[in-house]
Amino acid sequence: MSPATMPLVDAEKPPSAEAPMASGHDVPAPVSFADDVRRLLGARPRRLPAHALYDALGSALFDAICHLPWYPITRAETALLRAHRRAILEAAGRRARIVELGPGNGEKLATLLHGSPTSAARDVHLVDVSATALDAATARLRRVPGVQVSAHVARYESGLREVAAARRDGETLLVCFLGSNIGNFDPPDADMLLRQMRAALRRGDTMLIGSDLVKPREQLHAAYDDPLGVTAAFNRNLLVRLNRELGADFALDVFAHEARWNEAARRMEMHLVSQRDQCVSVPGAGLAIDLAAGETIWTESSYKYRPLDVAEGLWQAGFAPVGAWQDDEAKFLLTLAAAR
Ligand code: AVJ
Repeated sequence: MSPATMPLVDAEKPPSAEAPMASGHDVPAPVSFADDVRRLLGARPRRLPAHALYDALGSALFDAICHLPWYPITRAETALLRAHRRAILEAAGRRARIVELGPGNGEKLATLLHGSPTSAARDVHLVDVSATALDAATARLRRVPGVQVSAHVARYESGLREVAAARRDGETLLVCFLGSNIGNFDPPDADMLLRQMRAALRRGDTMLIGSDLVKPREQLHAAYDDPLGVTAAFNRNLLVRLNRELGADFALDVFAHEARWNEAARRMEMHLVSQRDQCVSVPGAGLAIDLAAGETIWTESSYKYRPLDVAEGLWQAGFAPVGAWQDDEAKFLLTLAAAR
């Protein structure tokens, strides 16, 4: 069923029904990094949490990735934002309070905001689990005239609830969820996240979401296994972090970076492949694991979408797409959707 023919269901709830009172300070995560690592690395297939890629060095490496000629996402999205910022801001409402989930270095939102009339004061809220990423984005956005920035070290859902609960009378919300950050979530989790986001919003609030589209396999490989080795360093830095923060003894040269296209699931996967049989201990997580030669640690999924998947997913979560802009060369889609 296409979004346009789906029955209109009112998913609206009064915001007070679910949102706990904003407590001023949000706890970064209900479970610790060590707990996450114990659960994911202790299971089969072995995994690590993708959000842990963004410590100080990881955030800097991700910034470098965005400059790689083989990684088109950031450039394509920035170009779309620049070309369509007036239409986007107009549709979101001139006075909308803006919240960005996972802002990276803040460049993209700065590009969007340059479409505002300079006189208009803007409240901007940034939500991320990584304090390092937030620092960079906060500093970048404070340089935009008329912008008032607040940083929230929090998970997306709780950060958004906090911002939504503190809105002023008559103020609408524009949620920016850019860079195909949604692609890190498995489809059921992505659906749940979008529904939780919808539950924090009121009808008429909007969300701007960036989705990377399915494209030829060679292009995807070059984007996630670049010839300069920056993505490999970004991936293996997870092990550096485990060594430093959890006292682990990963030998970096015994793990190879691998980017895999999973055709059936339409996702790129990043793996760290053990180059021999080995035993690794992670004392901070109370864990010791045996890895066979060729066994992998799966560190990230980046789902790729077809345009109709995006529209349907948004509709099912309680949003109605109101505008969509596509970069045909890079195959990237920016969608503006309204809470219905
Ligand atoms: C920031 C999560 C969208 O999945 O493309 C870049 C992270 N991983 N290269 C992505 C990433 C490998 C990126 N996201």
